[in-house]
Amino acid sequence: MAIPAYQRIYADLAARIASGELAPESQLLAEPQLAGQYGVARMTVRQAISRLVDESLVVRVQGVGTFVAKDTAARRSLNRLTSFTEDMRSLDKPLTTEVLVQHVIDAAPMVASELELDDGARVIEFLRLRRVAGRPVSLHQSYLPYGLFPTLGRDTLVGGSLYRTLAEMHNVRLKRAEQRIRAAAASAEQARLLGVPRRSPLLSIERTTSDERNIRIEYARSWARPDFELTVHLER
Ligand code: 16G
Repeated sequence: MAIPAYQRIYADLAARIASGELAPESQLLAEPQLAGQYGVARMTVRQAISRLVDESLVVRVQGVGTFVAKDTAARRSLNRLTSFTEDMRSLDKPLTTEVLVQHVIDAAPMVASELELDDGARVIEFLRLRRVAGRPVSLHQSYLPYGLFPTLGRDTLVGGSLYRTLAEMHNVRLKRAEQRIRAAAASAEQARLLGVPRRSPLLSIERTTSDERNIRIEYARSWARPDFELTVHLER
């Protein structure tokens, strides 16, 4: 499926903001220049920027220009729906992703219920080991409705990122998620993959994510090593 040009431009600008290449409060090039750079019509650039405005990544100042929002890193860590790839990038942590499992299976009852699918529906399961600077830090298990993404079971994930693959290859706009966090004891397999003793405490996160039409897209669980520390910036 072809990805609309505005969406590619949106994704490129959002990634450059997330990486800090476009710094907070810096001014974006004017629309005609951006249009020239990307080789598209000005209207297309305007559409991409509108989406960045909707997501509060940039602000338009009438008659002056468009600016990267202040302190996006701080907001990102509070309540923005970000991918693990984006989180690691904004913390400058070098991430690699190994796909351990990628196949189509019958949904277990809990998975079907989280994805609002009928019993026995097919789902794509992923199990990925994420490493930072070469050290295993967390395991990510994801389930997505096969009916929505018939090729995802075979796709090579763009940069190891599920969210990027969904955006760039399947035109999905994720919108909101419910997340639950608790501690869990490492199973034998988790302990082996993460390189910790069996029964070690792990940080376990569960997330059910929907798109802008409120369709459930992903049910995921992750388990992070107890020494994997993430700093969250809070403000009031
Ligand atoms: C988060 C999510 C996972 C999602 C991933 C996307 C949990 C438990 N995990 O880690 O649902 O697949 O982000 O990140 O919240 P990615 O684009 O780097 O694959």
